[in-house]
Amino acid sequence: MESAKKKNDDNGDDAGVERGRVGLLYDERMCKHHTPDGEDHPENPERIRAIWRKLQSAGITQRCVVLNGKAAEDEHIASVHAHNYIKMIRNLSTKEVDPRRNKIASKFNSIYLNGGSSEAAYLAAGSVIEVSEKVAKGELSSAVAIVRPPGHHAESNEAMGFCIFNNVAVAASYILDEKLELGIHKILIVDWDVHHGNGTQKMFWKDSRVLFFSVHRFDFGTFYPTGDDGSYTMVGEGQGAGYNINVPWEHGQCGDADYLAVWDHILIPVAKEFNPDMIIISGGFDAAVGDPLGGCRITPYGYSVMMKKLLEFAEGKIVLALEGGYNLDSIANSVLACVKVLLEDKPLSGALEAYPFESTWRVIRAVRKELCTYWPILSNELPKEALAINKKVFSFELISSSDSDAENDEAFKAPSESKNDSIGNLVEKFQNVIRPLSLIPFEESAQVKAIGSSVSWRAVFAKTDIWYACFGSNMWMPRFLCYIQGGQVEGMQKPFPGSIDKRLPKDIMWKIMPHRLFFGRSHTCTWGEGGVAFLHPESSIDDKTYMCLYRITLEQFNDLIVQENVLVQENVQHDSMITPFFDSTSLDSAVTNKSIVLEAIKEGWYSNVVHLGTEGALHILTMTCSLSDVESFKSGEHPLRAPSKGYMNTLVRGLVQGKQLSEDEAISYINGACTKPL
Ligand code: X5A
Ligand code: ZN
Repeated sequence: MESAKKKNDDNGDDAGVERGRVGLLYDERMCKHHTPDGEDHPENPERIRAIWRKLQSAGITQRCVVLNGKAAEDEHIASVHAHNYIKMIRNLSTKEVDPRRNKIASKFNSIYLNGGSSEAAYLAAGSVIEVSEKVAKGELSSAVAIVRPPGHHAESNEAMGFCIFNNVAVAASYILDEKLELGIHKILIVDWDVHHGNGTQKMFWKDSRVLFFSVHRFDFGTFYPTGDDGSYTMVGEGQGAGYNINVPWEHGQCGDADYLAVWDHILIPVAKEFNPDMIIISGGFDAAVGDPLGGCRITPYGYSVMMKKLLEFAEGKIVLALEGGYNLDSIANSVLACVKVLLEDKPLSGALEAYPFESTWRVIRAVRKELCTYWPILSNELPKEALAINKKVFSFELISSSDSDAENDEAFKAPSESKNDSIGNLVEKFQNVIRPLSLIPFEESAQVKAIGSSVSWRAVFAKTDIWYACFGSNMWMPRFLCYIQGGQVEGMQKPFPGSIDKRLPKDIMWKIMPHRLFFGRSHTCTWGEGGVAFLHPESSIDDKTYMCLYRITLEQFNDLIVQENVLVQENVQHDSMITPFFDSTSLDSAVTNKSIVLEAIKEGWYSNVVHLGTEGALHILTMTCSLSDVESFKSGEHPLRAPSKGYMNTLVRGLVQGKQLSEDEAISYINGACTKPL
């Protein structure tokens, strides 16, 4: 509380006199909705209490216009819900115990009802109407409605997923249908709850006045609410075609970098074009780091940047309505961070050191492709920096603040962190929050526990960097990243598990090496029919091979060896690697003898690690076949074979995107390597 009062004021504002009027709506009556028998449930009254307490103790409530809840009118709810359904919710008994009410609840998916449910549902919907109207009128510059039950899963005649009335949809319809005089004709709904906003999507499916945007875990249709509704192919219909945008994550674990990539490459460009008169955020905080249901990793800092970027539109007319979010600390800190942005506090200094997942780019591309006919700005190629590994992806200006407030800023701490962290510690801890996969095995599975003894070599090897030099399909970075982050890209017939340490390469560079490239083998699991690339282990000065070098750790290099040698299929899971295949003795030997065949995997096609010299202080290593394999290729015992089409495309892509050769040059370079006898 102290810190809020002595809030810095470079601009001469006094505490309590804010530039704008930020509304905060909270009403204890919405806590009356809880499980009928008091069983634990993630969607419980403590959620909004925790948020409110946090805002109070941070001294935020006194800087805002605080409003009480207000019940919605049936006629306003009726713009998106069926009359019979409204009647049923209206008439839910207020008795403490009511078996009939339990029976009603059981007809719906993921719904409980008690004596306070009806009142809370009316208050939640009415409260979002209330603040939306005030923001639309300009009485408030922006507002946050801390409401429950949430709303975005609720459909016209159906409660669902902890939601009874679709609060945000009710409010948007009210403003558009009933308050024409306010001049709000286009509303952007941003649904950043980790779940798809199926209800809202349906309600505005054919409506071009509402641009519904939802980013959510989809997991190929297996994540709640499951099915195809959350797919990126669902773009709306009729007048509303193009006004429904879904960004479906393939997995959990997405964090700040992934969300901000979506902001920069989908939401913000479209919002510029749509030019909303008002924005309503379906603000679930279940994609926050620490959430028990979401599994994603947005930090309060991430939310604040997402919010800040939206504040540029609609003259800042933004309403944030709470949806999900089930870790009390996470939601409190995240909401606090958002309110601070609305209050135009200085953003906390910080940097995004993590990169989006490869799957994130895949999803972004798919969405852009699907929607570019409606939003031509999306048809442009993604800026190449988006794929450059060594650069920051985001342009957001981070003010390096000397504001003493920031140091004590609870909002920007991960939930489990204690007080009194220095700013330096915070930034450091954030990096762990942003990319904890790199440091911690993601699951405490039996398998992971079983490798306890391997943790020691991993910890040590994680500290040594090497340059991994590749000459085949790995020259195309997205393909290489399958070995690090896991996954499968175009042309590949199977996915890879990735490395245990999923941190991206720290650097990338190209070199031309005096080595002999050739293609052999007739079939591979990864590419199907056709040969794959090898390097003659003994260099010959008159040959030239283009090599793409990635700076990775020795630990990752070991995980690469396993995947390159197709041991994964043979059930030699690399995460059960007790000892590394390539250890410091192997490294010494590779340095001294130029190469070393790894005995443990000598059956693999790439069991020969070749030392190609050093770059700076780091060793350059590659993997190829053994000398005896070269003899077999020469004798015809193993076939020499040109690459398959998919493999060829990948090689060409790598060389072209790596800016080494034009497409024609790349093709003739590969063809040259295929036709020249060994
Ligand atoms: C609003 C919200 C989640 C429902 C999950 C049901 N609902 N398993 O986050
Ligand atoms: Zn949710």
